[in-house]
Amino acid sequence: MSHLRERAWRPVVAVLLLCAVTAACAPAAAPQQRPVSAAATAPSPTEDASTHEAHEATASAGSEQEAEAAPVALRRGERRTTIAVPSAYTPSAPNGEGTDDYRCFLLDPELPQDAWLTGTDIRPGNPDVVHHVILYKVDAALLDQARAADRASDGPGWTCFGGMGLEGELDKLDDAAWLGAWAPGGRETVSRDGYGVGLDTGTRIVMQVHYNLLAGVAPDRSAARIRWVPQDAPAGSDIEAVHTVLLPAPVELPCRPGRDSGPLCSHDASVADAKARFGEAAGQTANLLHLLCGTEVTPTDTTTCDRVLPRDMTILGAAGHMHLLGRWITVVANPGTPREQQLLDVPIWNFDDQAATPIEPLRLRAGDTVQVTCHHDQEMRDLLPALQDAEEKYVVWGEGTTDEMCLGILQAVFDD
Ligand SMILES: [Cu+2]
Repeated sequence: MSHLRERAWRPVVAVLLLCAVTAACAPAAAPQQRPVSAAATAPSPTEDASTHEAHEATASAGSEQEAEAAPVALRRGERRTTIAVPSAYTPSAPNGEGTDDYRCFLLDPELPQDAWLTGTDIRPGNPDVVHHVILYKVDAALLDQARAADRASDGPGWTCFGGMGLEGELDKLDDAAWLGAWAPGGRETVSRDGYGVGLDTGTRIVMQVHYNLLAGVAPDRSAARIRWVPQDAPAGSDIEAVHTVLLPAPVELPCRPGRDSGPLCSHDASVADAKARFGEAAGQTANLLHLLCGTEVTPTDTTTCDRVLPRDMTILGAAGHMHLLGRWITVVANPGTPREQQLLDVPIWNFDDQAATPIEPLRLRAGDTVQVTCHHDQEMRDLLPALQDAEEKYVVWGEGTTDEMCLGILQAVFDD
């Protein structure tokens, strides 16, 4: 893909990656996240590994929340910091259309030095209305813009369909700014030993929260606990940087025969509807994906995208992301060649389990192809209570609960 095309592509990363820095998901601390009170999620002083156990013993005594989601013990050199949305936010449809609100909040982890992020524990304040949460790192080039967006909006945060809602935030998919994510069933995620995501001192974090308005409009104040290791500490010198590579593919799922007379049963009508709900830029993504993938708008239940890797890298883990109509997803390296290798195979998609799968580290070279393929199925509409009242439509890539995505996610260590 040319640099120009990469620029034209205004990406999309409403994605759920539960084992953010890959491989070793923390042991299940609780079957489900539970509401956490504002007091429990308020920013607290940074802990370090030596004080951690005493603190935990105190905090967990008689506290239902702590008992439900006890944190995983800190590893060598790790510290834990809590970041939280400054005040409660009550979601609403930003364009007056649709049933989804994406809100971004600018948070300061107050890192005193360069750090490796080695885990995230995202705590939705009100899980009834929070559909997913994604954490992004904000580098210095975007910070002024993020502050301006925050100031220009009433209440905490700003509207941010398709990422952080900032210009030039993600001109590339090959090294995305993701730090971690939460979706229903999510729990603390911890990096594989020896790996982390680099954060410079002064780095801010954007927390993107997707509110599903079908579930109501109650106020929310979400938070996250991050674990990190100072880069110049002895433990920090043993850590290698992990990056996120995103592999999106278009979605062009037609209405079923006999149910195709609705007003949204065409590609054009469905894209226009997405623009009305999410704005011109995010709504245009369904079409831009064809530019990225070199594909055409053709109704089908199975879509695919080939991407050529721009650099040498070692893949450590893979995850997939679709919404409620997804049935299966695969990611394959170098398909149709002697070096073909499956990176991800989810034969039965479960929206409530989007955890990454660790893989035997696989070295890929610049010029190698990675291919994501997704299968979606309109029949799922008849089976899922969440879509019971949603009218059948031609489904394209979009940010909403009733839209779809097809996304492969790779965790990689770069050679350069
Ligand atoms: Cu999505």
